[in-house]
Amino acid sequence: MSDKAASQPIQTQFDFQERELYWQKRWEEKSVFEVPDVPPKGRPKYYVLEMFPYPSGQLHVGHVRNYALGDVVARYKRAQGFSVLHPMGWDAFGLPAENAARERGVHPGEWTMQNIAAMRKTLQRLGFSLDWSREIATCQPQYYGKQQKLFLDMLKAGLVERRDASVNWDPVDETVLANEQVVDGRGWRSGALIEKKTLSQWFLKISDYAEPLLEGLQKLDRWPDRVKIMQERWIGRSEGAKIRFALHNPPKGFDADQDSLEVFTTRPDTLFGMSFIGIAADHPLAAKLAHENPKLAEFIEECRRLGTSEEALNKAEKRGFDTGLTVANPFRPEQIVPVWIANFVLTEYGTGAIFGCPCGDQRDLDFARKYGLETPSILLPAGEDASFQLGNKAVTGEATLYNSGFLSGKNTQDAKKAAIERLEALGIGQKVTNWRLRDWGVSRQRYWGCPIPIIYCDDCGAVGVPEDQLPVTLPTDVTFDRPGNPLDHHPSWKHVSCPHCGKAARRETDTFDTFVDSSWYFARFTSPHSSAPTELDAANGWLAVDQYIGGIEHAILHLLYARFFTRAMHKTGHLNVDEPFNGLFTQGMVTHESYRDGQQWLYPEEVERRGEQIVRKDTGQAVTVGRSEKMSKSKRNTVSPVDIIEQYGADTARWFVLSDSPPERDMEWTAAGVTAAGRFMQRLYRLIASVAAQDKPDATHGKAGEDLRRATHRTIAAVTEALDGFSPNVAVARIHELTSALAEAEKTQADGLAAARREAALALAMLISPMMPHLAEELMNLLEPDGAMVAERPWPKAEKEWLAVNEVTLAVQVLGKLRGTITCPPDAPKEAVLAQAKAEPNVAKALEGKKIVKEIHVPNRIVNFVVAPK
Ligand code: ANZ
Ligand code: ZN
Repeated sequence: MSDKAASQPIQTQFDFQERELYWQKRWEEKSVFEVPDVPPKGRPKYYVLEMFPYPSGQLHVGHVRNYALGDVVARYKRAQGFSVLHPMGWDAFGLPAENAARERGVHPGEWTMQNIAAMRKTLQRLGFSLDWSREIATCQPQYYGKQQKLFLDMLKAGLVERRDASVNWDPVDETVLANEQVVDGRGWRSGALIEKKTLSQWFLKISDYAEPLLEGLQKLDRWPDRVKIMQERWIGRSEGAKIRFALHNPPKGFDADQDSLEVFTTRPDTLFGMSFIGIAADHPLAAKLAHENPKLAEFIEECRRLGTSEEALNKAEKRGFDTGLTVANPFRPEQIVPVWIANFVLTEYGTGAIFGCPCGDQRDLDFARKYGLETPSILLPAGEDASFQLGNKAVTGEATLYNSGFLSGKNTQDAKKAAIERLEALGIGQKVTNWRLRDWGVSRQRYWGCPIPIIYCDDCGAVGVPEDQLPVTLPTDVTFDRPGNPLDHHPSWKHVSCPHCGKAARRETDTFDTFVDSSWYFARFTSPHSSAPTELDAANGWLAVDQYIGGIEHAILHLLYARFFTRAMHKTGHLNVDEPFNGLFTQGMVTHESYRDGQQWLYPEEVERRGEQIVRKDTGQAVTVGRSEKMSKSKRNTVSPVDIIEQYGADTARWFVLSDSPPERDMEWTAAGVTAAGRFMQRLYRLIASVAAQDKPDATHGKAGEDLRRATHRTIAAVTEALDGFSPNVAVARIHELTSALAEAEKTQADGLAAARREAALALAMLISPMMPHLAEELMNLLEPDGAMVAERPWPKAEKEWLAVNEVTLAVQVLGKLRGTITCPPDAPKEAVLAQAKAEPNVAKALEGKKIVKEIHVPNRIVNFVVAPK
């Protein structure tokens, strides 16, 4: 082993600012991350996609984590020989751009494109292996024009409907709000009291696909269970019955049959326990009664103001209003029960009416107790006898029917069947399957969205825009100086002639819900420049996405809409698959502690640690430190990726977000963590630089060399396994270990180590590459200045012979008590092991003066000596 190396100057600092840009340029020059529209033959394809960002202006660290994770997958799969599609784009339509326009007078398009430019720059600075030739922004006519074509095809295929729908109308913003945007009856932005308004809206018939969307979940074995469960609940299949109740002694103006009401129930077995009927505030019967009854009308108004979302209703206090109407129990006609308006009954579920059975349903019980309605007991919980008393808890577990006529003595399952048979025989009910999933209303009264390609003609009705007139582009000369939709105010845009008859007609001025834009972008990425929405050979070649990565907040709507769109695109000939995403990974959030000085929140860069305290940099005052939680602007507990990259470089930021915790969990962003990652980067650089500066080695010999080789190959195997299992944090930990082993070997300078060191160094350069791709190139360049780039090299293979376990550690006990450990080759012969065990000094001491009565040997694990006094 030559010592020349020691005297050679070695560079000790990785100049990341300069070198990261250098390697990015090299990748770009060679277009290493670009792939053709049709996946090349002879290599397996792999499509990795992260949820594309909304261009809000700045990338946040949550994005960095998301895209760093995706990049690990993309780079790793490329090295493994896959042809990898890894594109990026922008979910560029949406309300914030319009708000910016109203508040700052900047055009939404300009605002959006500026934000995109800034965020693209940050993404590029992070060195992600993206195919930028495929970049799309949903606000560009090249994209949304194709979406209009998809919509028209869906219209022809019967997947679209125009319907009146009751909406939450914000009279100040002059717009429709989603249920979630109505808070305590007021608009979330304007604070205005929300009105119910009936508007004609476009709906996509996702409910036609309720069953396939539910069934399809079963095949998604690389999706998190909790996401599948959430989707299952959202689709909400319920088996039950519809039962019609005729009005008993209908009051004047009402007809027993015409004004009959229908309920949906999953528990027809509990009819004997019914004590009231509950109808929604928006039920037609309620509306009819309201004409005559101002008090009731007022109650209905109040209910509406409370918000109509399911969540709001579940939380709200139970409220009711006795309508004075009554019905008879079909199984016991002498029992007459009142009809109440109840605020917990949803208009849009089932039939908007229920029969209330207090003993079997908690909401019904709470309601009955509050209004003094009867609470007949008909369900005997398992293990109870007839002395059972119904308390404040409804019986929802296993039970036997009693006080229930022909159903008494039956369990729930059998009673349901018998009840449905009876209802069907009576001709007043039938078995039904009910779905929670509603059709998807896609009309929005907004400017910054994809125009819905429809023209209204007084004679011809709603007519699709002819294909040769697509795209219907947004006019740019709009103003935001008054509320409402600028498309509606525009002097000329909406005035067109009817494509059928040529008469003066009007354009639809609503635009699509932006969830439509993100429902098919993954397909567009496969042929982003095509004049059609997709090219079949490209789309079918690349889809489904093999690995999709994003936040759990999209577990329901986005993923469900994308699954629906894929099916709809299949039906209309734009795709050949039904499921868009074979694998789904939902990463955790990035959290940070918060700092507060009195009422004032402080940004992390405004404070510093002094001894045990966190103080304001400007005043030196100690601040209150809050727990680490989701970063938010309001608490100023955010860090800017741009600043981080400036200070530490891209690789450090990437390494840190990947190293700290399992990616599905939340991770805490700390200054100390980033610094440690930066230090590791420099340490590794110095170490490899030192190895590279040494003479070309001869063959490895001796134990130290063999140990290092073993460590290298085990690390290759472990990192490979970790990355296959989506655990970059485990990969990082293993890389740390090998780095330490190499540093040790570098220090000892023992004979026969040089080749093993070089091998370890080369392996490290490859193994870090999915996480720290720039440093990887730099290290490889030190080791093999004339060799290929890491980005073009195959993933290292662990050699079997170095993976074998060469020693095992056994515990040695005397009378079951641990006395020492011994190390020997695996599966060593029993005699040898026992001899070695007895020779272990501590064990030998424990055996002194004793007689061994039994020797127990569990191979490779334990030796136990049972002894007795001599
Ligand atoms: C009588 C009954 C007795 C019920 C009993 C439950 C327990 P899922 O499983 O979600 O489908 N329901 C029906 N329509 C409703 C609406 N529009 N708003 C609020 N609640 C409604 O739930 C079905 C059950 O929820 C139905 O079965 C009905 O109450 C109630 F011991 O009918 B049940
Ligand atoms: Zn016409």
